[in-house]
Amino acid sequence: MLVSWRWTRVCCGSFAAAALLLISGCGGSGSGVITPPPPPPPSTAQFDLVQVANGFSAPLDLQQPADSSGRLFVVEQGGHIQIIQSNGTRASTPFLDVTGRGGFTSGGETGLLGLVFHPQYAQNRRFFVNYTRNIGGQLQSVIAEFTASPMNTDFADPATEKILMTVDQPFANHKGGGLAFDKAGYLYIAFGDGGSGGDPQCNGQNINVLLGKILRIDVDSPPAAGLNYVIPPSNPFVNQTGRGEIWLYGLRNPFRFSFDSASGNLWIGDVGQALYEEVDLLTPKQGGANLGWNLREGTHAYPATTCSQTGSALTDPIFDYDHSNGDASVIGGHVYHGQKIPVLAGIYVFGDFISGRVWSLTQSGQSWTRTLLLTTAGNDLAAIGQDQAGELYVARYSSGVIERLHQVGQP
Ligand SMILES: [Ca+2]
Repeated sequence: MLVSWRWTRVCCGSFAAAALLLISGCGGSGSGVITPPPPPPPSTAQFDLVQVANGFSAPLDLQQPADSSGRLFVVEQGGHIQIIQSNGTRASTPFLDVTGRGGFTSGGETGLLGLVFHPQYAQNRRFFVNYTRNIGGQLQSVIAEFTASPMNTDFADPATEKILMTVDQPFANHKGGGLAFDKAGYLYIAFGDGGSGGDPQCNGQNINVLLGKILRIDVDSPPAAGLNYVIPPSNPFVNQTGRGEIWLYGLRNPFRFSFDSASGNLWIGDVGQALYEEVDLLTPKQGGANLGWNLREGTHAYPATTCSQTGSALTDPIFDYDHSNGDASVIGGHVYHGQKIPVLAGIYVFGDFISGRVWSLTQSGQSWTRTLLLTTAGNDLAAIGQDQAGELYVARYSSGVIERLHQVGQP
């Protein structure tokens, strides 16, 4: 599901048909604020994955609320959120089941694609998801809020749903999916360009639509007239041409993104078209940046573009990579702030769905160095999740396993 047409066509025949085309794809500038930046992990450090739980069906996101429960929540593409209890056992019933919501649809790059818990979840039990539905033949993305039961903390009634927004989708791929809160408490929503290949509708450069964007909304203030949320007045297109919800534009398929909990910087894995995958890094002051699609794929001109550039400047990724080693769909990860792997302190960890490779990315001067940490199976690495302690996990789409990133010799 992550990957899309390219994966289906190029990569793997029958296996691909059964799997997820999440990302689709195929392939700025900003600067970190960590001073001095940490060096790459030493070449003597060896990494592996420690299984936490297994038996999940197409897991593609992993989240943990700030509620001290120690539970990990696993998002399954088919419409369920499952719980791994703090002792490692899996709850016997789902936390949430959206398969009965009207028109819910999954498969390919559609389905239940993302989850985030409200920063004050321990007090308000609110959480947010991104899923797709088909209403009268129109495919839509839905951003919805649910509330966990006050009586049973392992259950959320689907009837508590409050839909924040729906966005019509022109094609079946490039749905984005990630959700995250920043330090100020605003909710960020990632939408892909709507699909097909090469962004034929030029949604990336169209600031009057929500596709090909990362949005920023306020879900805590009383809703604005006609909306189920509030547009922060500091958003870049408020009171001028363009949709007020937009924070960043010119994206292709930002399936996974995250905030560095220390710096507040935003890290995005934007899946490329056919040649280049990219990692974008933006400070909290870079709202309104144009990340380039479909004028640029990674740091390269996209020769097949038919779109006009919106705005005067393009922001290139800090890092891009080609498909020469079997890589083909970047999976955005997290800056590591855990305790168990000191050699990764302050370092961004990300991966690739198609190759199953997991890397660190470190800065030296103006250049970035990618270092291979480990390789999982191909067509399997759907998400890199983070717990409240800052430890990292992988959600393995095809094998249904949740594992923790581990350094050999460390706890
Ligand atoms: Ca870009």
